[in-house]
Amino acid sequence: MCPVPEELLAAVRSRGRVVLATHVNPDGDALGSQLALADILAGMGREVLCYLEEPVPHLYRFLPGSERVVTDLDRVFTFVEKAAGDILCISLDCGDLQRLGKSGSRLGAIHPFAVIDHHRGNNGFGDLAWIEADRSSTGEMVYDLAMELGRDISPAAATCLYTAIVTDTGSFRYESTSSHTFAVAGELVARGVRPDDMAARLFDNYSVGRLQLLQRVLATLEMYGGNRIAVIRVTASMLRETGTTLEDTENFINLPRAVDTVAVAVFLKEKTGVVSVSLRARGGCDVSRVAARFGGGGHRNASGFRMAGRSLDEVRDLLVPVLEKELGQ
Ligand SMILES: [Mn+2]
Repeated sequence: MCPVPEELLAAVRSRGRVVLATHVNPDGDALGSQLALADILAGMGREVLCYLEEPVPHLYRFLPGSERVVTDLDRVFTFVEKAAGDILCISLDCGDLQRLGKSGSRLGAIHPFAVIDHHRGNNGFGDLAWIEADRSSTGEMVYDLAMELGRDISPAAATCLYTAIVTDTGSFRYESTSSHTFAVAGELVARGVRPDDMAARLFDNYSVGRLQLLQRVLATLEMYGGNRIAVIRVTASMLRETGTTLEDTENFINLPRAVDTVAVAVFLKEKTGVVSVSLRARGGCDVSRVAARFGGGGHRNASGFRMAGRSLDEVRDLLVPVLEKELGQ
């Protein structure tokens, strides 16, 4: 672990207004980090604005502060104008400017632009970067930032940071889960977080429709490479039939990944005109390299990419041979 860069601390200490941004299709770490840092900075008397390209996913609306997330870019620039230069923009949990969404380049024009992230493929954008690829989550880094700033964590921020850590570590199971991760989680529990409540909200929260969707998705399972590659898919008609949305497919990929022979699990998702692909590895395979070949990115164990103008079958047929090669078959 590296110390928090001095220039980042200096920027946070000196700037009166802060815009916090995070990646599209936000997960628990993205939102948890953003909302926790908003709470910490507000506690320091800062004016804070949280920006997200789309509304907060239903699953994360219980997070304190989620109701204040702004999706209107005009409001961001009114906020920036009022700052008259006394501004800082911080991007959280995001490996490149484009992943902030269509307005990424406009946000990137705010200076100074700071980056706090743990994606291995982070391309080093921004004016001030604090990137640690071995960290479990951006939430863990935000906790350390708060400590470095001499701020305590409110119960609201603790809920957000625990969400960030427990979701990005697959409930403390992934390789990046360190003793420090547990130490931080312990401090959050000491500040009132209830792990059982959090598990109920984040994981044990299926609707009947979601279970019916899982039934359909698992029925699509295909195995390749001598049972080392598992492929599942979700189609638009499955979502229609079960009254669900793509948000309901969160964590489905962990089921094929849990098969003892599987090295890579693939989840193909049909969106309008685009196939979105999630890759999850266990063992040695570096799926961020595979995702990068298709124009995507992410972590060694969790990455993804999108492909336009191809069917689900076509994307599978392009991807599986690349994975087989990566696995040495
Ligand atoms: Mn993350």
